[in-house]
Amino acid sequence: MSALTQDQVDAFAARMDDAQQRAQAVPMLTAETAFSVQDGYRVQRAGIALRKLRGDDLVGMKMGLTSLAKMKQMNVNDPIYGHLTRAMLLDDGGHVKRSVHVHPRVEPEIVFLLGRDLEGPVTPAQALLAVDGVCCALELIDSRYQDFKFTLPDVVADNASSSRFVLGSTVKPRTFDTANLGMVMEKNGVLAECGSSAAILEHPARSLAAMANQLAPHGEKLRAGMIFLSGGATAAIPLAPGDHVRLRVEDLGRVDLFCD
Ligand code: OOG
Ligand code: MG
Repeated sequence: MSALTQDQVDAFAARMDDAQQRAQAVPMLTAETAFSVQDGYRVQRAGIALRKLRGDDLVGMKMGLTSLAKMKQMNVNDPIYGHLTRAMLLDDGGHVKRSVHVHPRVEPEIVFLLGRDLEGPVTPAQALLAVDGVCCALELIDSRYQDFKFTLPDVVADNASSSRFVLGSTVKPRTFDTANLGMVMEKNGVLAECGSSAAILEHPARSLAAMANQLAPHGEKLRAGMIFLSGGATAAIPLAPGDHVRLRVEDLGRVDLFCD
């Protein structure tokens, strides 16, 4: 498999960007041309550059497929990362439109708010020293691929299915222990998924360190002020018009999302 040319990277990024803007699913890119995970990240970065050209900017990063539940649901076994932009950030209790999505799903997350730059290589303990606060979040993912099915390079090229995220309003300091927090996600008042933050690579701090360590070879780092989503602790649940999803996390309060 040879590396994608820059023209191929740009064309794939434009196709995924268009699919996202029109909420139209497309066939997997690898069905047309096989490419590596590394090239998937080239497509992802080119896609973020297109959003920046439209005036959007980077506010954070996320890891995905960091829990067994997520890996099993998506049939992909390696953690990946994606970029979070300002346009993806919703207010707590905010509303999203079903019509601007292909097939939205929601998942429960633990979030680190960075007070300092964080550059890999680091251990989880060192990574925590860059954290200023901890909160919970709901992430709305929306694969731009048909039937929400993809290979690892495809989902990387699609910015790890990122669409929107909403942060809880309870913020705890760095010293707050995230190792094993109960997490309960309800849809329309009924339990949908529950689990523990321990499902996230055994400790969400490991996801933060993995993020910094994956950026380092690119000469990139997490920056002070960034928001970091450590990955869904349970499987993601589908979202339909009229749905109200609430996440409650032990000692981190709750966060709500509504679908119109
Ligand atoms: C990929 C995105 C995964 C997570 O938290 O695991 C993700 C997907 O499931 O479509 O954001
Ligand atoms: Mg996620």
